[in-house]
Amino acid sequence: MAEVVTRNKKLLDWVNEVKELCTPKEVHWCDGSEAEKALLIERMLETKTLKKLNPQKRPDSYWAGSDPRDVARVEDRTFICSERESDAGPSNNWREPSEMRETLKSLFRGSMAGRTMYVVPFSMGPIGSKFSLIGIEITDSAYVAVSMGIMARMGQEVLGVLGEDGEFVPALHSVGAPLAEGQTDVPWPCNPDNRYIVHFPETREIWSYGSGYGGNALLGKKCLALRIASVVARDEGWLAEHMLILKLTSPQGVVKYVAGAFPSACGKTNLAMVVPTLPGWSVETVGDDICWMRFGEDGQLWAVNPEAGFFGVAPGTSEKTNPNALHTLGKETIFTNTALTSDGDIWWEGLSDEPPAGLIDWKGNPWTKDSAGPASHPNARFTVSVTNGPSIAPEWEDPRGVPISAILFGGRRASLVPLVTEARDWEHGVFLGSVLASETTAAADGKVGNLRRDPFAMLPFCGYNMADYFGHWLKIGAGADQSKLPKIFLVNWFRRSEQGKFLWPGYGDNARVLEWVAKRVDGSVGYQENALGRVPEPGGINTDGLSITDEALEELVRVDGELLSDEVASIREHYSQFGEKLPEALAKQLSILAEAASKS
Ligand code: SAT
Ligand code: MN
Repeated sequence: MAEVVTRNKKLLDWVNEVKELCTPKEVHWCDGSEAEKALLIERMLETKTLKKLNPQKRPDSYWAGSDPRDVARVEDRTFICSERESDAGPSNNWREPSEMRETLKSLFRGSMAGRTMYVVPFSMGPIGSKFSLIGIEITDSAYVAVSMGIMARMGQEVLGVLGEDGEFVPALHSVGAPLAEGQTDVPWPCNPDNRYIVHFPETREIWSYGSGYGGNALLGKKCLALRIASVVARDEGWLAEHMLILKLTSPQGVVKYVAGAFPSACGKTNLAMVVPTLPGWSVETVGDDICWMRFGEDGQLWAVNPEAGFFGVAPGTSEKTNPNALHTLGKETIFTNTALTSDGDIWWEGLSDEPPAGLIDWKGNPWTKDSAGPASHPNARFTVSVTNGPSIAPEWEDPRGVPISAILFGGRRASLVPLVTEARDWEHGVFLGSVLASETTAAADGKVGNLRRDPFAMLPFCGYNMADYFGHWLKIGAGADQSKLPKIFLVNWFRRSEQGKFLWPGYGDNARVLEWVAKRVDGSVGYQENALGRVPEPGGINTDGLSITDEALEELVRVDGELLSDEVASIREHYSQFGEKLPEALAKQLSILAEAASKS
């Protein structure tokens, strides 16, 4: 492995400081090479953190089983430590920064004893692009170092770009499980009783303690590319969003780029990789989770995917729901908390109708259909490079990004919300985003069928006061050439009939909605107006080859007056948490809706 060097004084000083605080047994600067990845994997095979999968079935792929207490992001242990509490806002946990620093320092003191401290330089966005943000994650987890190498551009090249005086976001991570002299390690070290996922937005720092899982530990993703980046974006006049980016091509070869925000369990990754049922149409993926948008010199909003990998939910992924994802996972993938088959492959609920015989569940125990609980954890994940996927758009790493024509906000709503609704203008679109809501499913915490407001799908990811964030969106629109702004749409694939049946087939047929969106962008199809916005006219959605009744189509765009009144009351309650900070434009949008509800 090459000797890694940097002359960045701030970085060298910080690494020394952390080394003194955390007292690791050694320091390893990650160069991002294949040889290094092989070495770290070797170490993880030794500690049983990883199991190698059957290379005949799934070449260069590994399975990890986490500590059962460390299986997901921990929102109640996630903190925004701004100087003023009001800058964190009602949707974030806040702690006074200097107090939190003291707490963290005492936790990190000696926390890496007996472990290797990895210094992981990474770039969110293409290396060297002026729009990218550089982070340095210091971690005592080889699993995190290897995963960061998949999820971001990682290694020596990043240090080259950083140079002697480049800026970076310091991101310190420890699993919080120091090893005493001679103590053997466990496969998944963590400290579930002492977890802290902490952000200091003013000084742009991240500190994460006690968890080795996903967004808690891979600090480039939600912590940097969303929570910290949202603050940077506010200060610099751009948007850091929890959105997919897809490339839609019509049979005539006309390309439109679409961004979309969806709360969890709404099929965001599936949509980013969707295979259209409409002949001649294609969808390619630019990103499946995070989208940074800036105005180009042409006045349009241009989007980049700052990530380099997919960290997706495995259960439910199948030939039917997401064939592109399945093909992406054919090799070079790390699976975490899926079940294992007797022939050394992986399995999860939904992969096949019948579970194969001889399964080992995600906790490592033999599993049959009679066992309590699922074979695979509902939040089991795959970690894989985006370049593995058949659906990746060739321009996915163009440093300029791609010009966005439409923004979708989607939720899971059994009633009220139409299949697709176009916002009347940007301000109305921001209103729709600010009240975005989804019904919780069995896979998520909370009661099934409960409505959770998740504005812009950013509730757990906005690094500052959500009301100020709404204001920032309004400001972005107000300062722009209106004719060049993306059109904003609210979509809902999950509307049900009174008998409880899904009215819309979903999956590949969602491309029919994308077609309507593209036509609305061009102005080549009309609309009808209702209380929520602009919906398709009868015959507006292309249903060629689809067996769906006219009544179902009508029902799919109908807005029920009584339900709308309930919705207005629920939005009022949602807005009340923001008090005086709620932008006036949104209060005005709500009164327009209330007025329409009272008439319908
Ligand atoms: O664990 S992550 O935050 O990376 C994924 C998610 O919860 O959406
Ligand atoms: Mn996400």
